[in-house]
Amino acid sequence: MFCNQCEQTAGGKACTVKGVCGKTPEADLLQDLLIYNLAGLSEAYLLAQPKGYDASDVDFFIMEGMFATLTNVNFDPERIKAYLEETSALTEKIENTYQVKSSFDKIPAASMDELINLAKEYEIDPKFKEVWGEDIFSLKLCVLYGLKGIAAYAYHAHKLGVWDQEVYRKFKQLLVDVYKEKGDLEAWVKRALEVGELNLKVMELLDKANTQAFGHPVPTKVPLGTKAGKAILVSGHDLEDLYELLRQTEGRGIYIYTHGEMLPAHGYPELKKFPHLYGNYGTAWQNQQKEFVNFPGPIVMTTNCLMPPKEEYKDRVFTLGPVGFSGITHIKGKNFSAVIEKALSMPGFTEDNPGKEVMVGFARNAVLSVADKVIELVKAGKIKHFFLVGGCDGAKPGRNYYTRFVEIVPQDAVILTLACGKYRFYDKDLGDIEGIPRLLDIGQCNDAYSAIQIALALSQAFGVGVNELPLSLVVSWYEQKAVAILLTLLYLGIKNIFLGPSLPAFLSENVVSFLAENYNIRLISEPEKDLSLMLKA
Ligand code: FSO
Ligand code: SF4
Repeated sequence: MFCNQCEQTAGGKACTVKGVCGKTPEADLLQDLLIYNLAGLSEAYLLAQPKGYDASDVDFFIMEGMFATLTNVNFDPERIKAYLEETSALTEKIENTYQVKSSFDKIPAASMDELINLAKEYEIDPKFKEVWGEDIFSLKLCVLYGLKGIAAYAYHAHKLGVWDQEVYRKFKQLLVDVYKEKGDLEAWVKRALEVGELNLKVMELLDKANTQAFGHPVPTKVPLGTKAGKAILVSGHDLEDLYELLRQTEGRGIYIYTHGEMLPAHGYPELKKFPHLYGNYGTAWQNQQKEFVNFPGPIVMTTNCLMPPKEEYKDRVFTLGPVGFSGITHIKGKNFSAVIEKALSMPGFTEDNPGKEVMVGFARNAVLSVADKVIELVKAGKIKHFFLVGGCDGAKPGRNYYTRFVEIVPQDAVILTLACGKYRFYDKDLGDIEGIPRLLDIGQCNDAYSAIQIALALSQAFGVGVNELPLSLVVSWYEQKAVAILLTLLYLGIKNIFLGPSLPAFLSENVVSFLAENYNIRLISEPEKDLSLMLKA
């Protein structure tokens, strides 16, 4: 196996024996074969399109299939095999109906062992460095991983009825190009930026889908303690899944707790209206094996980040959509009765255990509604700097950087945060500046769209470019959605990003130099040193 798509990759280079995330070589090989097969399906689709073919359900299937290959999503070879078989069947159907022929090899129906053997031929691994050159290999991986991130966001938006055929067309073309186009460096840099542009569009679609369905987030206090009663824990990013679960548990005497990236859900009016959406349990994804053990109810994983479940709680984990793990119950469709039965059969929390509270809900609408006040405070010198400290969390000790960084930020600065990286400091009381909280939680990783809108609004208000604003970006990355967001920031021409805790292993030396020269991206060092650089800039 060869996988270097996430930040925790083995030795900072690649997982080649077993995934640090727990992915087996078999699952990894099948995932790579699935991507190849999805690229074949994409090509057949693109060839049939001028003949009138248009099938948004197939686009949705492609998004879900790609999503299944992200870090910490699907570890189950049987489920990946099923995606593979459906991909082949869809390709054949398009080819026969529209008399087109994809140039990708056909992946035959075969046993698990045969498929795993076959997959070795289709893996994108370092052998291609000789064929493509090291830098093109690196940029192709950038494009592929960015596309995976886009697929996740497009999947959520599509479930809520929002998609764009042109976005899907470009997505499929870029996926085909990864396998079929050699191109030169310039062409691949251009493609990487196109991925960033496409991701911006998809994040906009998702923002529209979420706010249309659930309203604009409003500042909301979320309890971190627990309440006596039956309980269900929901993790991941999919708001629609949470909504369905809330609907189906209404009046059943069960409290719903969010976990990980589901925390910002509490700010959405159409979700918070359910009185049994109680609070948030646990912290960032990498602590789940410790924290899930003590949760006295079922746990629903709507998306990443799933870690291999421990025996102690394995029987009460349920997966949805693209998520999968051998031996874990997968819920097809929207029927949560198995989860509800499990919750009712378990003790739940036996007593109230009040804890701290945190604030969520500072997405673009809430922040921009106080924009005049913020601008006034900046002009009066009461707010001197903005920091966006966000991104994904992970298990490495180097990630303490982000906690320390937030601790030493000067009192006249406001910190915007998003995604699961905020768990490093989300419960710190940083006070306010004349009523504007100093710590504003914009939301999940996909709400980077909101952060971008806030930055653009500030740059308009002050009549300067985003790079000239007193705004510093301190970004932590972990998996492929972060790759897509980073490419979006580059597409927007945003410079001076401090990236950590390490640089992506899939970037070649030349690509790293290119990023440093053109975008002044740098690796985080010491919080004190970086902060003084940011304040001087
Ligand atoms: Fe985190 Fe996981 Fe949201 Fe990621 S829970 S790490 S970038 O899946 O998507 O921030
Ligand atoms: Fe390794 Fe990350 Fe790939 Fe898992 S997803 S196999 S940890 S590089």
